[in-house]
Amino acid sequence: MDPALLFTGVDAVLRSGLTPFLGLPAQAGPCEAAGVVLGAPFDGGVLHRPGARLGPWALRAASLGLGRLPMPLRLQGRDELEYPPRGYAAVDWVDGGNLPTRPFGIGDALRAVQGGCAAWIAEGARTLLLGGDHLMTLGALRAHAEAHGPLGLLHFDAHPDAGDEAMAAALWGSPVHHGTWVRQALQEGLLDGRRTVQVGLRAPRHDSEELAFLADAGVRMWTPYDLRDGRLASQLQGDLARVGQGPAYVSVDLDVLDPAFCPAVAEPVPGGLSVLETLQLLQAVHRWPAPWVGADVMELAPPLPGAEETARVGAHLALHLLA
Ligand SMILES: [Mn+2]
Repeated sequence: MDPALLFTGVDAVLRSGLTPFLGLPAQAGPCEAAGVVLGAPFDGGVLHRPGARLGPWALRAASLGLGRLPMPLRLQGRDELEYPPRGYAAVDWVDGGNLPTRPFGIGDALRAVQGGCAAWIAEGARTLLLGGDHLMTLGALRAHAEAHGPLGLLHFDAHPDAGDEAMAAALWGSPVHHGTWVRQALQEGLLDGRRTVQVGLRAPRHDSEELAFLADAGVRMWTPYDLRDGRLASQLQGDLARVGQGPAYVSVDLDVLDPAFCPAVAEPVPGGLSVLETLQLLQAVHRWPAPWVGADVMELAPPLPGAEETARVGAHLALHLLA
């Protein structure tokens, strides 16, 4: 084992008092690894309810003591597709700590995320980002698209996050914020629009242009009502499968879940998904021909009420992504 690895295992975590995600070996700098967990402690892109800059610490704390091998979704019956395991979760993964996003500059923070991810990607690592606000996903997408070309995106969110940059600049003084990164990524050519799928959309809109923009880009969009419509089941599975027909990224905004499960997010929206629904949808990534290259769990804001429950859900979703 690399002597740079500081510690690993439940016992070492308890003794050290440090909490790397899922007790993975902590690693201070880029090294050869199957994958790396990286915190992005920035929330300067949040419009109304900040706090996500503290998300990485809370997600790590919520993962304390969790087993790394998720329970299969089903132990009865013969539907093996319900949970096709790739092997022991997070084998050969490390926790690379937090990326040096400083709190006052969006451009600097995006460069820190992009550069930090790129350094690990160069070592052959997949990345799992712990947010941080959702704008930080743009930095990770820039790094992965640079390495892999245009990406498929499976995006769990109550919001389409495709706000117009001119509108953002006029209203907020910045062309990008946590509700614009999908449009930015499409315009920069980081995403393959025909392999981009959004699930859980339900937030009230300020205008209808955003959805038209996404539809024109070939993005498939699913509301909670659509997801629960049995007549659309095969269409849904087709969309989820198409994302993975090439290098793909999975982005989870915890506000995709109903506020009953995840209240401590910047923009909670009633009428969201349950934990079980979300876990079931996430299984699609394990049916892709190749593992996702990058993923993230974003928008947990620990200072807001319900943070511990929200973080616990986030840690479980991340674990099921790693499997
Ligand atoms: Mn979002």
